[in-house]
Amino acid sequence: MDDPEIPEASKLTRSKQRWASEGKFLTGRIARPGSERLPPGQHLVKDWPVLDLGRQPDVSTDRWRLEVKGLVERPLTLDWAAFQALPQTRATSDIHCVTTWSRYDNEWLGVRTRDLLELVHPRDEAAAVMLHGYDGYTTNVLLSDFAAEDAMIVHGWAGKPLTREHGGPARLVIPHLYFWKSAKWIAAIELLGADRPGFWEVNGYHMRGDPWAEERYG
Ligand SMILES: Nc1nc2c(c(=O)[nH]1)N[C@H]1C(S)=C(S)[C@@H](COP(=O)(O)O)O[C@H]1N2
Ligand SMILES: [Mo]
Repeated sequence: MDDPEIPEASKLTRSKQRWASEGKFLTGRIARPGSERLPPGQHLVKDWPVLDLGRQPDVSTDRWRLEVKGLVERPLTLDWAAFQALPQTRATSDIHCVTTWSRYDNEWLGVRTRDLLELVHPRDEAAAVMLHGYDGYTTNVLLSDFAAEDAMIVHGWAGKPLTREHGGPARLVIPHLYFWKSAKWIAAIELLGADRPGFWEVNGYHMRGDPWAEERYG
């Protein structure tokens, strides 16, 4: 853990780094995308585990800002009122965490990433996105994955405000990728010309993270 922005590695963070280097949880089974709801090597849970780097930033909606920057024609900083004024979407999707738990039927409320992108006008050369959390966390996705139809910046879960432990006041959700790509306490969305590794990707996780292809480790 050399990144000065990241707090000292928690026990779980160190275990996850070791699992990545050992290829833990790989079944070697390839599912045909879309053919099975539960991706290979995953098991279902009913509760919702909490995973983070050992720090859960306390960001009030007064202080909260979301910056959209980088390769966009119209950079944008939203405060909470402006975020709430955007078209609000309700959608249900599944969570697949690389540590092998999956949770079905999460009811989200928030703003579709597509609706957000429409406001900022990505430049032609934009190809990837770096997500930044208020805790210093980063994770990368391709712009095409970020702009997936069901990808959202959410602030509600199961009819209630998203709790702080799960990334409230607002987090990203990209249902078709492993959940480490879904940045909690989202602070900035940075469009890039080329894909670059974020925190877990530097520490052995896959650049893309497709659960059905078991893209756990890079
Ligand atoms: N900002 C931030 N986002 C993050 C993380 C983090 O440590 N910080 N952890 C990731 C990982 S590894 C997972 S599995 C999920 C966990 O989300 P949850 O705690 O709501 O289950 O958040 C992802 N997003
Ligand atoms: Mo994770």
